[in-house]
Amino acid sequence: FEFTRAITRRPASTIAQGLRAEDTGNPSLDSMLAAHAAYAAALRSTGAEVIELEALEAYPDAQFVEDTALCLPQGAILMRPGAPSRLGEVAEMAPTLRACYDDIREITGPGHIEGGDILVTGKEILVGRSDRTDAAGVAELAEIAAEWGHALREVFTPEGVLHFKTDCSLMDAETILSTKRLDASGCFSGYRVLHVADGEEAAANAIRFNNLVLMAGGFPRTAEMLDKAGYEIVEIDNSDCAKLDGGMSCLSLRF
Ligand code: CIR
Repeated sequence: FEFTRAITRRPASTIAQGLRAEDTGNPSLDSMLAAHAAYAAALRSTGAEVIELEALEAYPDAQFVEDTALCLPQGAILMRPGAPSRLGEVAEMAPTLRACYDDIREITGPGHIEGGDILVTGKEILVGRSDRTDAAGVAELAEIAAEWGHALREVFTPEGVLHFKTDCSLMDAETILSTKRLDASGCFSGYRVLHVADGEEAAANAIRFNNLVLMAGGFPRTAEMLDKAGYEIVEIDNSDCAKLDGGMSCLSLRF
């Protein structure tokens, strides 16, 4: 959770065409841009450099940069999104990562895997199979991870949940913030697990970034619990991104 850089991408004017499981109305570009600026400012306030990429009008989900790559200390791995409309986002991200890393690998397929399904903890890489991430995609990542000396464990994303990290996030090397429904699968045994409050499941997609925890606004009981646990919380308005099933982790690549 200690990072010197993050990559974000400005939301495009085409966001209303972004993917969503359930239609709860279209997001507003203006308020999404304001929230996005607040998000980048919070990352920068920790001393990190934030590389802010231009909007991509052809890719309405491209602000969710996390899904396009996995950044590890040894190098970056370009993902292969399971959503066909998002496949092309990877090539748009690649040049920026090539400028930051010497070693760039690529998931070449036929499998699929999205960064939102991958949680890197202090001791291993957890990957949740989901509608976007399949066994072949996980297997291809596992080979690269092994070469770089990382243990990788395959777990499951709860039914009806977009990504593994929709329901969990890393708070520190051994502490996970999780929904009860995901923790019930037993995948976090050996970790300290903090549960989001009942009815505040969407608070589970947070990020620990240096000294801060960025979390979506509007989840007061979870915010209070994290505050009492000693974390420094910054709340970001996620109401527009939430309409596209997006949250705090999706909006950046961190390394
Ligand atoms: C999608 O369905 O792909 C986007 N609307 C949301 C992606 C959110 N990304 C993430 O959780 N890592």
